[in-house]
Amino acid sequence: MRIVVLAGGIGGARFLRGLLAAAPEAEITVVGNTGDDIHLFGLKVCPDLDTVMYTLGGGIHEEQGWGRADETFTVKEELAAYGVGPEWFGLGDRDFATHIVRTQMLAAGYPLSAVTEALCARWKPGVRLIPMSDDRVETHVLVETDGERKAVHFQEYWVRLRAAVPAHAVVPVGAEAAKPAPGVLEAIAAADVIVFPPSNPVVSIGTILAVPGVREAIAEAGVPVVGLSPIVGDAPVRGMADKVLAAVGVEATAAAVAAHYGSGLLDGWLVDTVDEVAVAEVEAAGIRCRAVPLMMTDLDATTRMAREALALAEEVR
Ligand code: GDP
Ligand code: FO1
Ligand code: CA
Repeated sequence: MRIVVLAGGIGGARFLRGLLAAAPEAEITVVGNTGDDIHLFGLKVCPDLDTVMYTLGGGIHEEQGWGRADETFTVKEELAAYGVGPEWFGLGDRDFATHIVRTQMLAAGYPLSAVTEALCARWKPGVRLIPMSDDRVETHVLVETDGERKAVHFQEYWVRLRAAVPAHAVVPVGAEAAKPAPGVLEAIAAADVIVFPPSNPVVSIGTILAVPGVREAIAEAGVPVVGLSPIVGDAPVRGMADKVLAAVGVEATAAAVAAHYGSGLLDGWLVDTVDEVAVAEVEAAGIRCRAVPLMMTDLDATTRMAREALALAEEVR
């Protein structure tokens, strides 16, 4: 079975562990979000690609969910001693090596997709990880501080401002001119199932869908498209999905996120058991819906979620 997953960082990566356990024979292609990418200290940092790569490759800082395990911060301290920032973004020494290799290969002319493949040769994530695009796309958030509106990079909104300021719009800058990376449309067209993991619907999956051709390819693939809600009990399990959903005019509920994707894209949707009342509403919108436990507390629970998603896909096929 060929499965395509559109993934952000933590939610996508943790779900993929369960999917790999639930479908060990499957050929899994992960289309990764690159809208979170940022250039720092002359280096290209790709948080969501790295989170997937480190999580599936055994290098992730488990509790934190991003960055490397057993990390040290000597380089960051030395940069700060030179007065070179930003200090609000925590790049560790081990992680720095990834960004150095990536930036060196990009400078040598390799596209990000080829660089990602090269980095994955070390981590062996067990999936084919492709960035959504080789072109630069950067998510910016229109924020309000001291009564003034300005656009800031998504990382500045999330990490420096801790999403504590009003957000009025989310813009995937460069998306409209970006092309899907080699292999993205091909994987979607060849898929037997397409899965939206419990990733952020706006700044992870929404950004991938903003790359021209991706949404159309999914809608035209003619195979089940099933998703799992990142919203449980009317709140994100972690992160700022509620804030960015509000910024795009969508309620932070499991049913509203399904409606936001729409029945033109989504065939099946899993909500958590605490959101059982949402099932009827989602089904009324033309999307098959089931309520099952959706908390990725451990690998067993996550594997059961992946099995439920695949079972739902068979139901709507
Ligand atoms: P990010 O790029 O690191 O923010 O990660 P993703 O975009 O892939 O996923 C973020 C989303 O994962 C958040 O909106 C969370 O609510 C969701 N999430 C995290 N853990 C869980 C979980 O255990 N269950 C569910 N249903 N969603 C989760
Ligand atoms: N998240 C933080 O909250 N603070 C950080 O200092 C931070 C550094 C960082 C470095 C590399 C990396 O791959 C991810 C990092 N993250 C950090 C997570 C990052 O902001 C993610 O993009 C978000 O969690 C949303 O995907
Ligand atoms: Ca992300």
